[in-house]
Amino acid sequence: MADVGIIMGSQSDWPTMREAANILDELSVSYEAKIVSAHRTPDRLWTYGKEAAGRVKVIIAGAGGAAHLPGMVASKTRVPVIGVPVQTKALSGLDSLYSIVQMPRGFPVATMAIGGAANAGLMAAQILAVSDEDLARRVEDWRAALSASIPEEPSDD
Ligand code: RP5
Repeated sequence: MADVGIIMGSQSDWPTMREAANILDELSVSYEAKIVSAHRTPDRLWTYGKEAAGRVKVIIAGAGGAAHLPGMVASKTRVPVIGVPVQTKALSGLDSLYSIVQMPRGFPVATMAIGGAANAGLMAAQILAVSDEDLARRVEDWRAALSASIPEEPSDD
């Protein structure tokens, strides 16, 4: 069992979704990454949703365009789903955002910004940190390091 399941609609989503994986690597959180398309592999989606609770603790689901993957997987599992709208060429990702964010009452998806996979990784880690003190410390250290890296004054370089 991995802590986080990263799922995406297509191989073409991986450059975006890899940012979530990178954050989880930095925080030593285990994950699995799978291509699960709501439209092209609906049976795979159904099975993943059905088995998710025995497999992962949090799901990060990214898709673009008619981005039904996060919402559909949320409808099949009680495992919390964090949605990542992947940026598209035609509509810049607004289509992805609107497809993911407007879930009906009862089946929430915690939707990140367009292309916000890094924050999805952090959100997953913060959810897991509620019941994992070591991870909570790693998240706090990560945030402190980010804050420390921000200069007080702008530079011309
Ligand atoms: C969606 O369609 C995927 O999530 C992807 O963002 C988009 C385009 O997929 P490809 O045509 O690049 O495979 O299902």
